[in-house]
Formats: sequence, structure tokens, C-alpha cells
Amino acid sequence: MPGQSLPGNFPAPGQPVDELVLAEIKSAILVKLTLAVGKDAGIATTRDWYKAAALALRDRIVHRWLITDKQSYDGGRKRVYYLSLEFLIGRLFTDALNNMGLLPIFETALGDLGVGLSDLRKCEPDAALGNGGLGRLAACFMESMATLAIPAIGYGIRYDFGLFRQIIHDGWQQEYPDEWLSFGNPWEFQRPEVVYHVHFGGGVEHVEVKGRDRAIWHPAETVKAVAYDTPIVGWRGQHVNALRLWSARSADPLNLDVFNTGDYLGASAEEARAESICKFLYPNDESPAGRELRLRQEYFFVSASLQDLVKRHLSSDGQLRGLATKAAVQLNDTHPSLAVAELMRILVDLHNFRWDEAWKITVATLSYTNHTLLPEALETWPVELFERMLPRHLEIIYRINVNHLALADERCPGDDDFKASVSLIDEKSGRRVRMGQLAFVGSHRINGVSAMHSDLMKETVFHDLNHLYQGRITNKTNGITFRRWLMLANPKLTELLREACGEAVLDDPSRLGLLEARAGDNAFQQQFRAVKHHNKAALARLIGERLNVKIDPSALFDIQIKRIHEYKRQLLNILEAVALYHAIKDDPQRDWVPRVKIFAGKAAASYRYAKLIIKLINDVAEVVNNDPAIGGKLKIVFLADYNVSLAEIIIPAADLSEQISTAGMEASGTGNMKLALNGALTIGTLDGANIEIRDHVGTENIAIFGMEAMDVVVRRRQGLDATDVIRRSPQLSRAISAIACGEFSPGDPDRFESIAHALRHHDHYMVSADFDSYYECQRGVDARWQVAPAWTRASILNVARMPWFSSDRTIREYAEEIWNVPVRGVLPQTLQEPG
Ligand code: HBZ
Repeated sequence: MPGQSLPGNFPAPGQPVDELVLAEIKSAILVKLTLAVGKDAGIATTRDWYKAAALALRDRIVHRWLITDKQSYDGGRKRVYYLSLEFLIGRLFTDALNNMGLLPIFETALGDLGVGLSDLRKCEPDAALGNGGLGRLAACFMESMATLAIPAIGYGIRYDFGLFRQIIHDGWQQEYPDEWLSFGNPWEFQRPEVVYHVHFGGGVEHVEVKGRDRAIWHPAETVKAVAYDTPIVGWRGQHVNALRLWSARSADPLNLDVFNTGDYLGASAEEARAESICKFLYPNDESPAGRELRLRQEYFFVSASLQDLVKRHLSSDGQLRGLATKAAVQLNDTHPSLAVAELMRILVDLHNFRWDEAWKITVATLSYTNHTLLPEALETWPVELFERMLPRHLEIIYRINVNHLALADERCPGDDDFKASVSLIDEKSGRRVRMGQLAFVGSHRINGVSAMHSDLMKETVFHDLNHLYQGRITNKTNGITFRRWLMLANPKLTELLREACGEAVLDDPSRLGLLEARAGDNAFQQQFRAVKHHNKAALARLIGERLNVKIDPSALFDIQIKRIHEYKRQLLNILEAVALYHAIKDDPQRDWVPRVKIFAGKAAASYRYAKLIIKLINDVAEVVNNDPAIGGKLKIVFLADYNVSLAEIIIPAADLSEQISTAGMEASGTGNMKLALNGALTIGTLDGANIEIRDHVGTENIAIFGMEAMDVVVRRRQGLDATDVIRRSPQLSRAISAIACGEFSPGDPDRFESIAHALRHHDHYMVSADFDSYYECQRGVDARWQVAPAWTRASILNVARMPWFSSDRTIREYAEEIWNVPVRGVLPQTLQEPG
């Protein structure tokens, strides 16, 4: 049996591989190539080899999966259900190999078969079933839950098309479909037998049964949800969980009567309507998708997931009374908020629970994570749409609201404003159901994703709800999985860390603290710099290949990679680049620090202003990169189609991490953590998790600038005109004028007029207001860069002080303080102490 010989071997660098296991793995890959892919080694393409290797690996994972699943089932263990419309996974092959401890042996086996692992891994398309931070967090959490041996299932949608592919054409973003499934997906198991019916529309009948009202929903439409499972392996392969994604099928795929009339398209109309539910991921980030299809997606996956969960629970427990002792359901933002109403419907309508008891079970089972305070991102749906699509759920929401408003009235008698603010229905903007309020009221814990964000939740959007339900809001600062973002992305640094901190560092990131003693050591610094240089040279090569821009790997690599959004302020960064360009041009002989500004990120297809910012970055790049007068001291690069795999290449090569959101607007950030863990110094505002990063790495090892959240509130109150600050800042004033008069768009001088206007008169994101502080801070960074030992020391200390930002820590906190499930401690190992 393949899983039997699973060595759990995590060879130290240079340790020889076990010949027997090696032979077994080679043979397993060849068997898959022949019998599952149907190819002979002589004609197999790299993609064929990838498939064969992935399937051979999958076999080994499945054995672990079945064992761990049986153990949690037999042990009657409580399970976590992570409901998320997004899982931004990226590639799984090397992630699973690494966690299974099979990376070196597969590399050798494939090498012996004449295939390079690095070529092969590139054949795997990214699973981009998410937009950005929220989706990537869900993926990190899945890996950490498996690592901590928490029985968990991630529930989501198996989108046929993930986040769009971005092409930059003449500097403009263009969107193309992401056909990630076109060559099949070796990781997933289709479960045609796991099918649930999900209903929509119709009406509700009320009958009296034994003196109690009973609601009977007569839906108008039914769609089938079919399960696809992907195994998620924890570190050291000791526990495996499932990511269960739902695909939509028509309950009635072909209308034969219509077909027989010759209307072939009409005969499949229902199929097309049903399948549209899982067709694509909404590409909006931080703004709700106001389309009926989106609400259908939300209910579709909530309903299928809860049916699955209830069935699982009933098969082991026989009754639902104790649901909350065996199931913890985490709602990833408001997209799965319908779970509140759906669980009530299941308990009350389908299982005859009395309302009050059902409500207690629901609240005890659910908890909700908020990821943003942006008012435009808070999801609401028109009551009229709800009534048409989910009539019974609307009734349930109304009844929840009656009880909830009665409580509000008790707490603040006669205060109608208070009641209006906590109500589940927004009566001001044409009657809308508020999904945030619904999730809040139906959950026993509501968490923010950084200390500052959780505090702001209490002070702003959830102020009144927090007053009504005191103690429910808690903080769980985000984290990242170090397996992907350090071990896999940065193997050279990992090797150095294993030498410096001992093998135990792979299991216990707190051992990174041992680097403190080496941070000033000249020999160690040289090794550390050599690793960084290696990673930068790799990125420089990639930039050369893709953009034909020549990059010097010894320049300062200044990185801003994230979704393009006004509040994230890519505009501030590019304005600074313009000002720096002018300064270099004015005085080319000065000892300028050579810099490469690297941008990557996607703008929502409908977000025109963000797309204009991308164009601006590319236009400025075009002029700056081709201006011989600045002697290559500044280069600007926009890398297209940012995704998890590209992030894995950029992050290890970063010297400087741009985390420059308007204070109070970035809930947490997680890119900030990935970059600092890989030794980049942060330049950032006091926002989100930047504050906690500062607290850990120390104020002297981070560059903080700009207004604080309170300053922003005050300044906004005073007005958004920035004419005064611009007048006081010659650099800013010149940079804005350059953009406004077409210095970077000579063929279309008015192209950026709207941006210049906003900077001057509508500075909502404080780009102009923060400019001087940012520019000065950047010159401070230049000065630090020129003292290499001090820079390297700060960079090493960043790595040493990041362990707390492991998603294992975050998940441990969720487990202990929200889910009430036990976790495994640091993995036991015979570990040598650092040399
Ligand atoms: O979630 C991000 C935050 O912007 C980021 O600061 C945080 O680190 C990350 C993980 O917690 N948020 C998102 O990616 N997306 C949303 O918050 C969102 C909210 C409502 C929507 C769509 C997206 O309708």
C-alpha cells in the first residue's frame, strides 16, 4: 500500500534519500503515467508528468486522509466548518509534497525519470478561487487547521472560472477568463453521490399543527449541488482535511419535450440557468456584487453546506439538540450570512424545534469574521429580491428582527435611532436586508482581523450592536502559513534558518528568535544577503523575460503587491516615484540609491479609477525607464496577472514592503506579514496589522509615516480640499502638475486629469495630505539602505520577530476562544539544537 511506506521523513539538507522508497515512488509515477494519464514515457509532455506525479502523491495523501477522518469520526470530535465564498489556494503540488515530507524524494525520483520538478510545478494552474486577502486567509487557515489536527471542512463554490486573468495591453488592464480546469484537476474527487437539492423562489404556506404554526415552503426552482473534495494536508502529513466545493447542476438537465420540437437550445435552458451559479467568481474586492446571481451563489453554497453538516451530525449523534457541541461554523465575512436564517429554517421547519431553542442552537453554533469596515463593502440586498428568491428566509429574518428589536427597546427604551441602526432591515435606502447585522445577531462571537480593526468595529459600524450584545466582539489578528510563505517560497532562506536555528524551527517558528543573536554577525549577514541576492536575481530575470526591462539585482527592490484600490494608495507610491524622478533629473550626480519599484495587482473590472491608476503606473514607467538622463537609478515595473504563484516569487526578493493604506482603512493586511517574514523592511502607516508588526519587530526596524486613523477622521471632517498642502509642497505640486499636463501621456495629455483633480480637491484617501511625510520617510529608507550592515541587521530582526504572525497561532486562538475545539501542540520531534 503506498501510504504504508510513508516515511514522514523530512531529511535535513544533504541527507541521502531512502533507495527503497525512491524506487517505489518512481514506479508509482510511471504507473500513473501509463494507467491514469494513458501515455508512454517516451511521448509524455511535462503536463502529463505533472499529472502522473500529482496522482502518485495524491494516493499517499488519501491513506492519511481516510485514517484521520475515521479517527475524528470515531472519537466523536467536534468539527469546524469554514464557510467561505473564496479560497485563494494557488498551486497545491509542492505544498502537499512539502507537508508530506516528500519533496526531496519526488525531486530525485522525477530527476531520475528525466523531468525537472521546477518545470513540472509550473504546469499546475493556480486555483484562483478568491479575490485577495479574504480568500487567501481562508486558504492559509485550511492548512493551519490540518496542521493543528483540527477536524475541519472548508465549504465553498467550485467556480468554473476563477479570478480573471489580467493582461496589460498598452498599459491598460484587460480581463480574460481563467480557464483553470481546462486540463482537469488531479487534486479533486468528484462525489456524484453527495448531492443536495437547493431551492429558490415560490411561496410559503402556513398551517396550524397541534396549535403551532408550521411554515411550508413551496419553491419554484430546484438546483442540485454536487460535492468535489480536495484534500488539504497539514504539516508533516499527520492530518488531512477536506475542502468541499459545490458545483451546480440542473435538477432537470434536458427538457425532452422541448428538444423534440427542435428547440435544442431551449431544451437546455434550465441547465444553463442552474449551472450559471458556479460559472464564475465575482471579481469585486471590498465592494459587494449587486447582482441577483451573487445572492443565488450565496444561498446555494450555504444551503448545500448546512445540509451536509446536518446530515453528518445526525448520522453520528442522532439529534440536533447538541449541534453546537459538535459543530462550529465560521462565516468568512457576510457572504455566508444566510446560514443564520437557513439553520433556523432547518431546525424549526424541518426538525420541529421551538423557535427559542432553535435560536440558542444557531447562535451557539455560528460565529462571524468581519474583514472590512469600508461602508461601500457592507453587503445589503433589496427586500424585494429576497422575497422573490428566498421568501421563507425573509420571514425568518423578520421574526429574528422582531425579537432583536424588542431587546434593543429594552436596552434603550424609546430610542428609535438606536433601533434603526441595529435593525436587520435598512429602511432608509429603499428597504434592504443588512447581511452584517444578520451575521452579528446570529453569532456568539464576531471577530475583527487585527487589534485596531476590532477596536474600530466597536467604535464604528458595530457600535450599537456591540452595546446591545456586549462581549461578543473579539479580535483574532490574521496570520499566514509559514510552510507556503517561507519554506516553499524561499527555500534558500529556509535552509539558512535551519542551519542557524536548528531543525526545530520547521515545527516551532518561535525558534526564529534564535536569529537575534546572529543579527549583527558579519559572516551571518553575508550569508543572509547572499540569499536575498539570489532571490532578487531570479526576480530580475523574470522581469527581463516578461517586460524586457533590465534590472540590477543590487538595487533596492521596493514592492507593492495587492489589489489595486484607492485606499491602498498605489497612487501615493507612483506619485513619490514621479517626485523622485524629478529630483534625480535635477541632480543626476548625487549618490542616489538605485531603486526598482515593483507593482502588481488586479483592479476589479468595473473599477474604472483603479484601472486608470494602473495605466498611470505603466505610463510613468515607460517614461522613467527610457530616460537616459537618470542613469538607471530608478526603474518602475508593473507585473501583470498577480496571483499566489507570482507572489511566491516576488516576496522573497523584496527589500522594502509598501503597506501604505490610509490609516483606519486596511482591516489587517497579510501581505505585510509575508514580506516581513522574508526579510523586507516595511514602510507603512499605522493601520491594520502594521501596528502589531511594529510592536513585534520594534519601531527601529520599520518605517512608519503619515496620519493616524484619528487624524484622518478629523481632517475629513474639515474638508477634502488639498490645495493648501499642495501649495506648501513643491515636490508634490510639481508631480501633480506633471501628471495633469501630460508629461507621461504626451499623446493624450488629459488622460489623468481626473486623478489630478481628485488629488487637488477631493483628497478622501489623504494621498496629498500624506505625501510629504511619505516622501521624507522614503529618503530615510534610502539613507538606511546605504549602511548595509544596519539594513541587514534590521532585515534579520524582522525575520526573527515574525513568529507570532503564523496562522497556526491565529487558528489556535480561534480554536480555544471561539470554536472550543482542542488543538495539537508543537509537533513532537527529536530535534537537534542549533549549532
Ligand atoms: O481581508 C481583506 C482586507 O482588506 C485585508 O485587510 C485583510 O487582511 C484580509 C483578510 O482578513 N478583505 C478582503 O479581501 N475582502 C473583503 O473584505 C470584502 C468584503 C465584502 C465584499 C467583498 C470583499 O463584498
